[in-house]
Amino acid sequence: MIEKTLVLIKPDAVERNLIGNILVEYERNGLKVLDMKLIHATTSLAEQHYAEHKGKPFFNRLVSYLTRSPLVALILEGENVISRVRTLNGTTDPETSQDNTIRALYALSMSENAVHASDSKESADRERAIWFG
Ligand code: FUP
Repeated sequence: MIEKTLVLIKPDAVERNLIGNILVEYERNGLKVLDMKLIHATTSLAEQHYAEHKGKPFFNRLVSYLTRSPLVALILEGENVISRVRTLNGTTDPETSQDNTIRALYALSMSENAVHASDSKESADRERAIWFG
C-alpha cells in the first residue's frame, strides 16, 4: 500500500549539519520526498506534536529541545513507508538501535535522537496536518 508519513530531522541533527546524510538514507531506499521545510518550531507546535506525552516527566524537556533551533519537517511517500521509515530510523534509544540505522549512526542519546517518524496511519495523518496544514 502506498502511504505517506511525517518525518522530522530534529534540532540536534540540523545543528550538526546532518540534513543531507539523513535524507540520503531515505532517498536511496526509494522513498519520495513529497514536501519539505526548515522551520523553527513554536512551543505550541511542539506541544501539539508531542500531545501523547503531555503530563510525563520528560514532556517539558522534549518541548524545549524541539524548539531550541530549526528542524526539517518532511513528508515521505512510498510502499509501506510508515513502518519502513521506523525501521530505517532505529529504536528510540540509540544504545539499542540496530547497526546502520539513522539513530545508531547519528543519535546522541535517548532524547537527542536525530529523527522522528510517525508510528501509525493515524499518527501520520495527525502529524502531517500539524506540520503542513
Ligand atoms: P519515537 O516514536 O521513537 O520517537 O519515541 P516516543 O514517541 O516513545 O518518544 C518521543 C520522544 O520522547 C523520543 F524521541 C525521546 C523522548 N523520550 C524521552 O526522552 N524519554 C523517554 O523515556 C521516552 C521518550
